[in-house]
Amino acid sequence: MSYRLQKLSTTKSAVALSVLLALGACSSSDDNNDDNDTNPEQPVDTGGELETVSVTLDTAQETPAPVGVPDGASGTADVSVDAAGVVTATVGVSNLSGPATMAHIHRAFAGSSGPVLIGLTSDDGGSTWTVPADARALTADEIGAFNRGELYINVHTDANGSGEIRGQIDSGNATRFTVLIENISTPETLNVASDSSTQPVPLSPGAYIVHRNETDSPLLLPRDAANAGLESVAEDGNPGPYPAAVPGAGVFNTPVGADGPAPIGPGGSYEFTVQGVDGDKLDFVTMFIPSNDWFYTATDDDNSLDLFVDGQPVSGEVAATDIAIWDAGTEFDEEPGTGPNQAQRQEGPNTGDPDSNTAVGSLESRGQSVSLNGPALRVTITPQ
Ligand SMILES: [Ca+2]
Ligand SMILES: [Ca+2]
Ligand SMILES: [Ca+2]
Repeated sequence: MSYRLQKLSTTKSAVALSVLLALGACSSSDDNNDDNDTNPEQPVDTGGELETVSVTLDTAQETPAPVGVPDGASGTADVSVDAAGVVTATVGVSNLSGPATMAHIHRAFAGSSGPVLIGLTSDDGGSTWTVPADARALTADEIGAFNRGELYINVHTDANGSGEIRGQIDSGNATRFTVLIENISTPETLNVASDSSTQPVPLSPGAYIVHRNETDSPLLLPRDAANAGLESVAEDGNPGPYPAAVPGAGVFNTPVGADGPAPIGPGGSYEFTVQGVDGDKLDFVTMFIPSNDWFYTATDDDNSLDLFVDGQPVSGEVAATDIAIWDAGTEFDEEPGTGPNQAQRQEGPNTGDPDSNTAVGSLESRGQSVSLNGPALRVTITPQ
């Protein structure tokens, strides 16, 4: 796909963002085996009581939509996870386009696809699938994902290699939230001191995560250097590498009202949905496009927005003081809105001199600043 940045840039700086934003922002890894603990040093309260969840698999939940599937293609499953993360699952399928060739448990919310956590096996030619005895246990972080309905079962066939039927493993105990990210900048928002002009602040496709870490959003780890997903968002506005770089990271990339991935200018917005239980937190990253490697993210002591306060789902506009511009520490900073190695002008992705300070941190914490006439970003969280 290609981004249509020209549509939303109003200045001479418009030209080249499409070049570097053109890479795979909408792809996500569908079959990486994922053995990473997001943050192994930190114990994670997994939240909630564990239970057996009944799952219905069908073509409607599958993304991308499968092709050539008979009416009635479906499956059922019962899935349980114990306190140690050991998964028990029995999946039965019927009326598929052909024999089921693979079945996995993945991590992503409904409507998105994400990495494989556990591969299932069949000893009856693909009608019934179970968790093999030597399968790994879920990490504490992944048990949290199970409790909020973030895991799903995907069954593959030859005709539908990326999946023919899917079922979200969702107990229905989590609250569903809509997250709206709006560009509220204007053509006068960014002051460019060198020529006394102003510019809007376009924002890029980005990534989000729901997690339970006590400190530090997984999107920003490790804090002494940017992960590959963060570097790609912060320098090039491309969240494509995030799901492989950070387990549990999801991607938002298609503006409201658009039919494909693109940045958003003034008046544009992104919207996505997540689920959470009490104790779950949300973080996101989106590029401050007129920069070398700056991004917006939640900025309090755990870099996260609480989804619940006093046990109740949050609702409404996120306080501007809870969001800030950060520097990924991956590229030397030129004057915002003018630098030849910034996304709108650079010759290709990942182009520019290295940063002298490689730590991921807020502009404030790094002793940097930018001159803005008002905010560029507004985030609203609405429980459903
Ligand atoms: Ca920098
Ligand atoms: Ca770089
Ligand atoms: Ca650059």
